[in-house]
Amino acid sequence: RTESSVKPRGALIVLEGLDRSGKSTQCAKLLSFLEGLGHPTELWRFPDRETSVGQMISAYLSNKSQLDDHTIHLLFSANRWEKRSLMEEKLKTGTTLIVDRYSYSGVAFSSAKGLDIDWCKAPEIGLLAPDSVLYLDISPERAAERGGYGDERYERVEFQKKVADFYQTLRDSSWKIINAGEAMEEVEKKIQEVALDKVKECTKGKPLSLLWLS
Ligand code: ADP
Ligand code: DGP
Ligand code: NA
Ligand code: NA
Repeated sequence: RTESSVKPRGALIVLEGLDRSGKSTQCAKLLSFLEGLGHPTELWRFPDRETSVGQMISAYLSNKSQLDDHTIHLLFSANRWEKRSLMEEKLKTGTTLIVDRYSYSGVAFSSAKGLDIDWCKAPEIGLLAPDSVLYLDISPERAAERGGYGDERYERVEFQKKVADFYQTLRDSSWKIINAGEAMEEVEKKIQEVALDKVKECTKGKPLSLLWLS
C-alpha cells in the first residue's frame, strides 16, 4: 500500500483587498509564521509581472501602454492560467501557497470599470479554488492615507470604492473578513489563526475544488 507515503496536500490561501489594505505586508508575515512551524510554504502574487504576459500587464498598470478593458481582463486571467499547473503540483506535493491577489481581484477590478460580472468570471472558471480567502477590509479613504498612492492606474479613491462594492458580491463560505484597520500585529494574529486551521484541514484530506462552481 502506498497510502501512508502520500504527502498531505498544502493549502491555497489567498489574501485580497483594496490597494494599500496591507496584503503584501501580511503575506510576508504569514510566510515566516508557517515556515517557522515547519510547513513547506511559498509566497506567490498575481499579477506575476515576471512572465511575458505579466510584463504586458505591468506596462498597462504603469500607464506605459493602453489596452481595451476586455483585453487586459483576459491577460490578467491568462497570467493566472499560466501558473495553474505549477500551482496544482505544489499543492499536491505538500506545499502551502500564500497568494497575494487572485481571481477576486480580477473580477472586482474589471467589473468596477463597467464590464459584465458574469463575463468577468467566465475565464476564471476551472482555476483552483482557494481553501481560504482572507479579505483585508478597510475603507478606500483610510487605505489612501497609507503611504499615499503611487502612479498606477487603479489607485484612485473613487475607483477603489467601486472595487470594494464588487468584492462584496464575491463573498462565499471560503471568505473571512479581517478588519485591516487594526494594528499590524492584530491583523497578523487573526490571519495566523485562520490560516493554520486551513493548513490542518488540508492535511486531513480536504479536497481541492475549482472556481467558480460553488
Ligand atoms: P497592499 O499590498 O495591500 O497594497 P501593503 O502591505 O503594501 O498593502 O501596505 C501598504 C502600506 O500600509 C505600507 O506602507 C504598510 O507599511 C502600511 N500598512 C500595512 N498594514 C498596516 C496596518 N495594519 N496599519 C497601518 N499601516 C499599515
Ligand atoms: P498589486 O501588484 O497587487 O498592487 O496589483 C496591481 C494592480 O492591479 C492593483 O491595482 C490591482 C490590480 N489587479 C490585480 N489583479 C487584477 C486583475 O486580475 N484584473 C484587473 N483588472 N486588475 C487587477
Ligand atoms: Na497597487
Ligand atoms: Na501589494
